[in-house]
Amino acid sequence: MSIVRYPGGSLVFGKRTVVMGVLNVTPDSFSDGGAWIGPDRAVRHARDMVREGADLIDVGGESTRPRSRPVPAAEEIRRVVPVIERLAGEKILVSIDTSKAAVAAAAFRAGAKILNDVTALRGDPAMARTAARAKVAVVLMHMKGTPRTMQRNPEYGDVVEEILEFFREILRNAWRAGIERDKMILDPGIGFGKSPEHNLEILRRLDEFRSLGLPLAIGTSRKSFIGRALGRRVDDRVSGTAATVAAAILRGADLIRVHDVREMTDVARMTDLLK
Ligand code: HH2
Repeated sequence: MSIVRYPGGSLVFGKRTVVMGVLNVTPDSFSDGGAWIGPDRAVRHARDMVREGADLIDVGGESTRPRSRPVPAAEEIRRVVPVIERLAGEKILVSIDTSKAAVAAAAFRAGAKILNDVTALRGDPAMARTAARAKVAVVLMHMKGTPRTMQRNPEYGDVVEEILEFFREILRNAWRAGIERDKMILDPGIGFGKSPEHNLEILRRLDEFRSLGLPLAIGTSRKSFIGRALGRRVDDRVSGTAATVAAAILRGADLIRVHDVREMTDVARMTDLLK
C-alpha cells in the first residue's frame, strides 16, 4: 500500500483502484471535444462522474491529441478556473491537466490539489517550482516528442526500458525541485509518441514499472490503438477500453484515467476482487 499526499488529504493506493474521470473543457478533444463546454454543463458532468464512482476529476482546457495546436494560457485559464472553483466548492477532488505553470498556478488557487502534466514538468521551466510550492501531488507522464510531432513514426529500442530510464531522470529532477516522493504518481503515457504495438507492449509489461516503487496511472480510455485493434470508432470503444483497464489493473495499475466512469468503475471493482 502507498499513500500520495496533496494539500488537505491523501489518496491511498494498493487496496482499491482509484478512478479518475476525464473532464475536457475543450472544443477539440479527440473523443468528447465540445461536449462539456460551458461551466454549467461541465460541472453537471463532473457530478455525474462522481456519482458513478470517480474518486477525482481531471480537468483539462487544452487538447493533447496528436497534431493539436497549443492554446494560450489565458484562454486555458478562462476555460478551467470557473469549473475548478465550483467543483472544489463541492469538495470534489480535482486534478488539473496542463503543462503550463501559469495555468497550474491558477488552477491550484481555484482549488485543484493534483497536477497532471503530460510533459512530466519539462514543458514549462517554471512548472516544477510551481508544483513544489503548492505542495500538490503530481502525475508525471512519459511522452516522446510533443503533441504536434509525437505520432511521426515513433521509434524505441526497448520501449519499457526507455520509459523506465526517463522516469528515473524525471524523478531526480522533480525531487531536486522540491517535490517530495510521497506526492508522485507515474504514467507511461499510452498514445503519446507510441505506435499501437508500443502501447500493447507497455500494457503487457506494465508490471515492470513497479520496480520504481511509486503508484502507477494509466490512460487507455477510447484511444486509437483500441480502435485500430478492433476496427471501432471513438464512440464505440468501451468494451475495448474495459479489456485494457482490467489487464492494466491485474499488472499493477493503481489509477485509471477514463471517460466512461460508470462502466470502468465496474470493471475496476470487479478486477480488484480478482487480483
Ligand atoms: N491522456 C490524455 C490526456 N491526458 N494524462 C495522463 N496522465 N495520462 C494519459 O494517458 C492522458 C492524459 C488524452 O486523452 P483526452 O484527455 O481524452 O484527450 P485530449 O488530450 O484530446 O483532450
